Amino acid sequence: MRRALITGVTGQDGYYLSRLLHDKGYEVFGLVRGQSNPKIEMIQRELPFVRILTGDLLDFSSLLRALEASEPHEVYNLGAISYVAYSWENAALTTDVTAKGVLTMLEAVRLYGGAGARPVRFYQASSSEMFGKVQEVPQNESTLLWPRSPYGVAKAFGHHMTINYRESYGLHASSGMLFNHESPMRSPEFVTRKISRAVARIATGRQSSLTLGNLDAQRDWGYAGDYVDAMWRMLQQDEPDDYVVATGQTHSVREYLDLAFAHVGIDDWAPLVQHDEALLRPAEVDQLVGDASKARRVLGWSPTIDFAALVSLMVDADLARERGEAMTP
Ligand code: GDR
Repeated sequence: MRRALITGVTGQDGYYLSRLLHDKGYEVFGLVRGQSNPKIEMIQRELPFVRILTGDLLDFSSLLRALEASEPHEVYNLGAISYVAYSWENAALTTDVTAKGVLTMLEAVRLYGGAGARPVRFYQASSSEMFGKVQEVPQNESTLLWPRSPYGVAKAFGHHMTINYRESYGLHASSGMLFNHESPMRSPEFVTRKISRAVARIATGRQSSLTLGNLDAQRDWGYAGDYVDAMWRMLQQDEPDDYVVATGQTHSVREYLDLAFAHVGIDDWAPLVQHDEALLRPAEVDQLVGDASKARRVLGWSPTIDFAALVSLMVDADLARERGEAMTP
């Protein structure tokens, strides 16, 4: 039986990846931080097949213990402080976890694997946020990285360190340069879910307005369920490599609002949306749009859900939640 260890299993991608690997017959281990982490209960409820191990990306010996306990064939390093806006307020902690945590995990995998005795394939969750001040449109695997947030800088470190472990030690280490990917499992601090949740609450009379920052920011938004499949495909290749994963379409926050409100029959949302300067970022990433042609060609990967379908899916899920009905992620 194949075994996989996932860090960041309590997040959106951990949810979808655990299910995908379980469906493929893997034994899935999830690394969870802290003994009384309230998210453990969520995992036990939603993903009962996941075997929980405790550990922390800041703690080398806990990672080595998790590797010894799970004896994985594949490690998916999804754990990070992942909220970009938070990274300015907590730059040092973001650097410790999101940058140095990658090195700690790579080193644990290298030492655990020995001289090829226990080969482990490694996936690093890299991010389109590394492109920052974009140098070309669309962005591909060779586009110059110019990160514009402490989070983006930390992710760029993890990306380059993953490449270095591949080149220095021959580790089967791949980096997925994933553009924004969303779902009903997204936590509500991210803009898509913040909007879908608010729209559902406004439509059901539980909220009167919504406060946002920059409505002109543009992102390449895909569906998280599609993107975890790309992660898995990367680790099935004979050779490790880096891949951009994206839809190739870019949309503004404003367009997301148009579709989300229209989905509940509201055409003029302007009176319902307030602006708060405090939600603007010290530096913004303006036009992210990814060129995933390498992933299409080599991995045979393509997205199945487009922007309009994604918005509908997210609003429908939040409507179901607000009405106390079962929700399909
Ligand atoms: P992002 O996602 O920073 O791209 O990173 P987020 O949803 O937080 O922001 C997207 C854009 O929306 C604008 N925006 C707001 N954002 C939030 N969160 N809240 C608001 O009220 C708001 N108003 C406008 C932002 O300015 C921004 O331009 C996500 C994360 O998942 C990262 O971890 C991941 O690496 C990248 O996607 C790819």
